[in-house]
Amino acid sequence: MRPSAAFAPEIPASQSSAFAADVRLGLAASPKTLPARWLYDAIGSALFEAICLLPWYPITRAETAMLDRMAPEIARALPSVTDVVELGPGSGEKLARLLAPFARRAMRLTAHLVDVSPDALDAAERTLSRLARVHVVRHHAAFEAGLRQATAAPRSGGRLVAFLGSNIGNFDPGPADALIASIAAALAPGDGLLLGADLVKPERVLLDAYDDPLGVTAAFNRNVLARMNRELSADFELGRFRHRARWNAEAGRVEMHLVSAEAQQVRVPGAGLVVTFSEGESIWTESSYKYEPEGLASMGIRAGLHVVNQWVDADARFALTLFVR
Ligand code: AVJ
Repeated sequence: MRPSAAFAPEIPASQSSAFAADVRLGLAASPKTLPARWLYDAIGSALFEAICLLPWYPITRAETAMLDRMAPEIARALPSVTDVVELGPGSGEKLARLLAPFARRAMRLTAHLVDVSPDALDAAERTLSRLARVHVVRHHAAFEAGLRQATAAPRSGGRLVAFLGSNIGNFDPGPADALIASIAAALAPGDGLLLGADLVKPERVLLDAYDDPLGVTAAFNRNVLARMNRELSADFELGRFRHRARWNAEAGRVEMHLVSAEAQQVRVPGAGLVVTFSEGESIWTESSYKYEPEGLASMGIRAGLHVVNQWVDADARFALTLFVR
């Protein structure tokens, strides 16, 4: 069965085979895992936008409000920026707010959008079209590859990389350091990195954020099973898997899992797999690391960057850190 056009308007062969390869690797492993980026097809991206509206998920609201307040100061700290790269812009709403004071300058701005979701790229491009003098370049790619593409392009002034929304939280500590190091390597002296990241907070608050009472996050998580059905002709029965969020205090992360409610076998022909689940066995679909402000500063410092300023929203417990190379 081929994925229907309604659900899969844009699945380049390279993308679907990359999905198949990750599924083959992740579901044959023990414990079973899937990289979080596969959560974001058209439905997953729409569900994530809905999560951002939930009262239990404060990240997006807090960061948007901070960007509205701080963008003029950020723009003043980086007077020569003409080239902005955002890793994972989503709807583009936050980038539009960050860029507003930059776009009021005479210089033309180029915004490089890096996202695994073509639907997110469409939305972000539409959002940015309300800013005059901003030229948008799309990079349909994972962060590392997109960063390479975006920073290989010639630029006329300074560069700012925006890595917002606690997207860094999906990376384990080693890979997170490696990604910040590659960002730092793409910066010249005077260029900036704006890092938005969520802070450690009480377990109850975190569990409500990642297992919300409306079940939107559960739907977002389970959609990856539906995506395997659509794109890899798998036969997951969604009702036989439960969404679970757990706070792993030692590791400092929220984990999302899809827990098999019973012993079962699932066929994933598109990945050449038959997967056996025991009762209670899970697929680990995402980590969302939570930080302390000092830990975020150290991350940049380890990569050779300097902290210009750090703003912390004390209520939402969210931090924006501006680094310069
Ligand atoms: C977009 C990766 C930052 O980890 O908080 C939201 C994704 N997962 N609810 C996060 C997500 C469950 C989100 N990031």
